[in-house]
Amino acid sequence: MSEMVPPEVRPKPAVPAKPAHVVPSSAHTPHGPGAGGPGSGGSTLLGYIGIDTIIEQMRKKTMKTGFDFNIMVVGHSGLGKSTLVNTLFKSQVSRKSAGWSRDEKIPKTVEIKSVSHVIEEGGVKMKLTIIDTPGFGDQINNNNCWEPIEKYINEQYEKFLKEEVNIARKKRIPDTRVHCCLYFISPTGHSLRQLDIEFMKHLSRVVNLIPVIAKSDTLTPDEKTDFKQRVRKELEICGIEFYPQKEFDEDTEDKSDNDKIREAMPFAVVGSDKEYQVNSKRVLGRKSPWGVVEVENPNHCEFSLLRDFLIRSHLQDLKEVTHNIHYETYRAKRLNDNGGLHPISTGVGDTQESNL
Ligand SMILES: Nc1nc2c(ncn2[C@@H]2O[C@H](COP(=O)(O)OP(=O)(O)O)[C@@H](O)[C@H]2O)c(=O)[nH]1
Ligand SMILES: [Mg+2]
Repeated sequence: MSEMVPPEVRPKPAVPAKPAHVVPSSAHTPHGPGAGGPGSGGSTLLGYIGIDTIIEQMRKKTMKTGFDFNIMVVGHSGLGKSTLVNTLFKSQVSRKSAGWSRDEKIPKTVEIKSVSHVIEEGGVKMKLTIIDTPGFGDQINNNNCWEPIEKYINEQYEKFLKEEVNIARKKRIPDTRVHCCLYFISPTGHSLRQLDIEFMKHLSRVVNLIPVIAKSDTLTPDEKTDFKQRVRKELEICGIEFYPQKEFDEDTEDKSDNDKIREAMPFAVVGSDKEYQVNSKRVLGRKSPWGVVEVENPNHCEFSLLRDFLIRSHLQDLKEVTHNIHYETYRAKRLNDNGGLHPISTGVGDTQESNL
C-alpha cells in the first residue's frame, strides 16, 4: 500500500505574489517576512513558493481570452423563451433576426437559429450564443420533433472533434457545443405532455438539460407547488435525469449543494423586460390584477434561483460536464463505431477529412 504524505501548508507572506522587477538571484538579498532570511521565522527551504498565484494567473488568462457560453432554449411558441433569456442577461440578447417576426407563419418544421453577443462584465468577456428552436412542438404531429435538435447538438460535437483531430489544429478551438438546454414546460397545472417526456428523455442523454416551468405567474402559489411536485414525480417515474445529475457530483460538498438545487427544480420562472416602480425602486416585473410580480424577488418566483444556479454557481461546471461527459461520450462512440474518423455525413465544417 502506498503511503500518503500529509500536505505541507506553507504560509503566504505579506509580500506581492510576483515581484514587479525580477532581480537575478545572485543580486537578490532576502528581506521581508516571507523571504525566509535568518531571524525571519522561517528558513529558505520552507519559504513561500507562490503556488497559490495560479488562481490569479488563470484569472488573467480568462480575462484576456474570454470564454464561450452557448445556451439553447426549447419549448413551444409563446412560452416566454426569448423574454427569459433577455431577462437572464439583462439585455436584448435573444433578439429576432431579420425576417423572423411574430407575425410570420409558424414554420412547418423545427428551425434552429443562433445569435451571438459578446458581453463584458468586470473585465471578463463572455461570448454568449443563444440557440433558439422556433417551431418546436407547434405542429399537429410532433412525433420525433426532438430529432433535429439532437442532430444539431451532435453536429457541434462533430465540429469540435474534427478540429481536435486536425493535424494543424487551432490553438483555441471555437466552442459551439451546447452547454445547457433550457426546456420550457407549459404552465398547465396538469401534467407533462408526451412531447415533453419524449424530448427530455432523449436530450438528457446528450446535453445538460434544465427543465423550467414557464410563465409561472399564471399559476396560483398552490397550483405552482402542486404542479412542481407532479412534474418532479413524473420526471422521476420516466427516469429523466436533468442537470445536475447525481452521478456526476464530485464530492460530498458538491452532492449536498446539488441536492438542494435538485429538490428545488424545476424552477418556476417569470421573465419580463418591463420595469415597474415598487417601494421607490425600479424592478423588472409583470403587472397582474394582484400587483406587480417581481421577477428577481424570490418570494414571487424562482427566476433568481435559476439565474444564480446557471450563471453564478454552475456556469463553469456546465462547460466542464459538456466537455468531460457529453462530448466525451459522443467522441468515444464516434471513434469506436468508425474505427477512426471517416468522412461524416452531417455536412458540417470543411470537406477535407482527416483520419486518426
Ligand atoms: N405572464 C407571462 N407572460 C410572459 C412571460 N414571459 C414572456 N411572456 C409574454 O409571452 C409572450 C411571448 O413571449 P416570448 O418571449 O416571445 O415567447 P417565445 O415564443 O417562447 O420566445 C410575450 O407577450 C411576453 O411578454 C412570463 O413569465 N409570464
Ligand atoms: Mg422566441
